[in-house]
Amino acid sequence: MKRSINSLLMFAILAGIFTSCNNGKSNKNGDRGALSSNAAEKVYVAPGEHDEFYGFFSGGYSGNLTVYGLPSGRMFKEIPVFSQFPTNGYGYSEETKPMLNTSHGFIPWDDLHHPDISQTNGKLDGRWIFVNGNNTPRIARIDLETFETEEIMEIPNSAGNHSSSFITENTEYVVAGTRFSVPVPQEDISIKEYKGKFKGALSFLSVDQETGRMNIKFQLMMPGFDYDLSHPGRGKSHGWFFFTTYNTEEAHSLLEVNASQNDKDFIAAINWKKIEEYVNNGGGKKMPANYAHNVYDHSTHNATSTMKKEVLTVDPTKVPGAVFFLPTPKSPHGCDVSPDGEYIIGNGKLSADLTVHSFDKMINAIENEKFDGEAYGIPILNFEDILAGTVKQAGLGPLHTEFDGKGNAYTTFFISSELVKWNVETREVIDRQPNYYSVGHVMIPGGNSAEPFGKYAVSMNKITKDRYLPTGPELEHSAQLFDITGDKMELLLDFPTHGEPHYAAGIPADILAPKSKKIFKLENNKHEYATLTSDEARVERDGKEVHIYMSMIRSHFTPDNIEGIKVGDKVYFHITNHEQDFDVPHGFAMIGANNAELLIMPGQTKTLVWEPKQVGVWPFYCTDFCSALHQEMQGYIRVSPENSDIELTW
Ligand code: K7E
Ligand code: RUQ
Ligand code: CUA
Repeated sequence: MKRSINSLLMFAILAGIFTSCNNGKSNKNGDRGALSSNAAEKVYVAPGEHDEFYGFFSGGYSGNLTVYGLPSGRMFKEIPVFSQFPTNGYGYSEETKPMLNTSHGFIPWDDLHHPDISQTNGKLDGRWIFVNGNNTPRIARIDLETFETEEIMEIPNSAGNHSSSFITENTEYVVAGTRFSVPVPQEDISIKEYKGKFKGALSFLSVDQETGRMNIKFQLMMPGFDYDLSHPGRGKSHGWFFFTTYNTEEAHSLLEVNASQNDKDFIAAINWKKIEEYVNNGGGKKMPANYAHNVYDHSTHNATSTMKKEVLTVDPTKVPGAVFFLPTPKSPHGCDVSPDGEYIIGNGKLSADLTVHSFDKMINAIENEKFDGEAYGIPILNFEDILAGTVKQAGLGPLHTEFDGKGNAYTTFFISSELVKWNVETREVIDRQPNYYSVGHVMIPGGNSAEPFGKYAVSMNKITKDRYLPTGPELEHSAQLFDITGDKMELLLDFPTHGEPHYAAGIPADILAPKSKKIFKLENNKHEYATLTSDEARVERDGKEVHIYMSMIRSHFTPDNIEGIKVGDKVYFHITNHEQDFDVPHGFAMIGANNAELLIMPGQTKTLVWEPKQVGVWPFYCTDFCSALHQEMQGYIRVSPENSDIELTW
């Protein structure tokens, strides 16, 4: 135990040295001088021209996903997922509030780390993008036609859904993990009873290929380690999923009995096809569990939240041949699989080397039953038997690896703050480029699929320091774009990100763009409070509830002046946008309403609630500059005392 504390200390000291070393570099402006003269040309997208790739960047603690163009680094959009978003009213409108419902109540925040785009045969297909919520464990699905969050599934029996939301090669499953093992079911026990009592649930959510809807098919109840990251097998290893673990000591305090005393932790190799078969044949045990399943429907423009009551759990020791542990040095973080599915790379974050396991060797060892003991009944394979090789002294603190489809891998090193290119077969380092500063993930469009588009790599850095004009103590994080078409990587561009970017997913624009000019047809609007013609616009009172059925078109509201509202009423504005031209939203804001505006797209209906507290004549207006008469797009509500007998008129 003592020795391990020392090694942690040494690690911290090294970290310090390397950080200050990088600051030194930046002060000399070394990299800026080294930029090749055609870097500007390579990232220049002329006005009116389009970028070659979409980049979807996780917003980390913003809870959102941001959309950038590559190579320009221009930000196009922020897609709210696990947040209330004043810009368009997501999480504020009555229709979208249910999206943020959980078993803990309304939770309008989360920590979003990893986007992953749906695949067919291991290739990006651009149907959906999945993202994880780390804190109150959730997975969301965003539709890539509307760029809207369509579904959020809460994950029960787990905590810290970090090894998520990675998908299998035909989007059969999206997975969730548990970074903090917890008692299952939750119970009031001493934290010191961690060892052997806590569980690490790995969840496999099936995805309906037509609708994209998720369903927790089963939860594999693994030993109480910390499951950090994951990646699917592909090609020959399709049917397997790999999860890195740390704290295999099951220490309840990572400081006192620090978690790094084991020389090796594990990558858990899961044969999900075997478990699927077991479950389809009636295996597994149903367990009570409370979790929310929230779905947004584009025809009713409404989200619903359903509380689920049970989940199917599987004990890994009951399915022989389905789960194995691959010893992997030094608290592996990223777990990455090569495009051909042969190599499984464990990025031991407390090490200088990279461990490359061979899938073929793993299968061989399993077939010959060559095990090196077991943990909680799960066979441990022999390290030497499965090792393809190591990338030696590649850098310090490896985190994540992506591939270019030309036989090269690109690994980020957090401590030595660099991106290192190496040959997957020979494991020789080919090139290294400094990152400014302390890089986390790297992303190559398709770089975690069977078919990477190896033209650009984007590294996402944790520290910005002097890269941009200072903006007070709080700076945005930073991404850096590299041209990776040559032997040497070439830094092209820095751009700030929104929130903390952990991972990102990129896709060629021509796979998405043709589908993206989406208009909701008014005649398809099935919202129960829609006003499909302005003749239907009206106001109805039901006790203290008032429902205003309102329509909007350039540039007026119908109705616009309403009398007969009283203090203590609950007023629902159900507003339908009658425009049917692309990109003509209207906004709606009401003075004193305790929520945001609504941004209503053509053909959509949205609802805002207002509870007037004071008598008077109160205005509302359109917040989106829609025509030369935009400033005239307004109206008034007259609010009378609670006991007044003024009639409703409009
Ligand atoms: Cu390394 Cu959450 Cu993928 Cu951040 S994680 S960097
Ligand atoms: S108004 S264009 Cu306040 Cu000039 Cu906005
Ligand atoms: Cu409608 Cu401004």
